[in-house]
Amino acid sequence: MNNELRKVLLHDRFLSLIAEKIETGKRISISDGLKLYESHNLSALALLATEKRKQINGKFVFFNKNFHIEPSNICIHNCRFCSYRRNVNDTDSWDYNISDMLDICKKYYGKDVSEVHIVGGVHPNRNLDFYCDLIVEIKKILPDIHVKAFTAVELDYMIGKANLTAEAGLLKLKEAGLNSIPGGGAEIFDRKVRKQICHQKSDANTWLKIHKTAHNLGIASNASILFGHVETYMHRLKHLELLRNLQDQTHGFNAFIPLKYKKNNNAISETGEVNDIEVLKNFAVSRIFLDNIPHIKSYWPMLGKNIAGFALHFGADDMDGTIDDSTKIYSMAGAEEKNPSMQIDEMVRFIKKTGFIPVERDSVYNKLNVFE
Ligand code: V47
Ligand code: SF4
Repeated sequence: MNNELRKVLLHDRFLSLIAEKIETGKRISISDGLKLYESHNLSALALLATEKRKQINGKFVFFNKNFHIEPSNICIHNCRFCSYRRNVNDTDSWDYNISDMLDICKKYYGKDVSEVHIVGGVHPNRNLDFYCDLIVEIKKILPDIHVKAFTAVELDYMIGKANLTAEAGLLKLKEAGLNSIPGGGAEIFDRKVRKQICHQKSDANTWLKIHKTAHNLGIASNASILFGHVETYMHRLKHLELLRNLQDQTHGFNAFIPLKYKKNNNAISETGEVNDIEVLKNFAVSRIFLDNIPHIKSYWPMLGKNIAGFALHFGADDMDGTIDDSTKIYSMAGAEEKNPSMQIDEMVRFIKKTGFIPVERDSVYNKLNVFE
């Protein structure tokens, strides 16, 4: 334990016990997690989470060069927190065909990008073949690009519609060139909360089964939580526990992304948003609890650069990517960054200013460039 941490914890038996668990590599329990959430000692939470992140990631903060494609905002579901989905006939819906999406990719031909992140609504008229063709065509234009695509909820729909098992559907996508799966669609796993905020959506078991099947096929994935709406601390901890248990079995999750609920233009706006202290606490508890998921992502387009930087001192070690102003999902919900884009030198300067070592990574966290 470092001296700074020792001093802060001197008079708090519970926090000293957590420090000892971290130091000796013991897991924290759900009741430990609950006490951490209820603690007002923010500096201790920062130091404890930093101790854990140091064990796993040293002083490195990772990022990559990426862009997003959001194929459509037309969606069969109607999640109450979603500011983005539209019906087919809405004037502000969009619906790209393959050629539209290839036009986006052509802008990156010969440019230095390593990943495309593809997430959209669950479109009623698209199917597995459409998405397989999309990936095949993208790789003809950008042969070296890593395709991280489709939340488990989108996958559940397209694979179900094709009458395939999760395994057969994912294998087909893998053969088409799918490299990994993003973390969305998890929200809060609790059945009652799901009923309140996204009652039509694939349930927790389905989400977990798709990720488990992907991991068993060698397809890595991320996981997320949508927090700060109607859920309690216990709901968050049970969510983390399900992820920790699955990761023990498969080791297939690369990163965990805490997504703060943003309240603009959706059906539960009156819930309001949690404050920044709550966001930072959630990073710290996630880092300490999820001792087996290597990376915690500070998703700056959603959090805004300021809080994303603070989160690096509360256990986060990954800034996602440069984005190139290619995502609308979060700005439609009121996210701080209206046109998210960071050049490499800005990202490197930003991370250095927080006191960490910037590392450009590939999508599976191999170090490509360390900016010492
Ligand atoms: O599941 C929707 C969230 C997620 C709102 O894997 C909202 O690297 C806040 O998959 N307020 C999709 N969040 C995003 C996603 C993702 C994002 C960043 C990185 C990665 C990764 C994956 O967006 C949804 C939902 O939880 N979301 N509406 C809202 N109003
Ligand atoms: Fe559809 Fe996703 Fe929005 Fe839910 S969060 S309504 S599944 S686009």
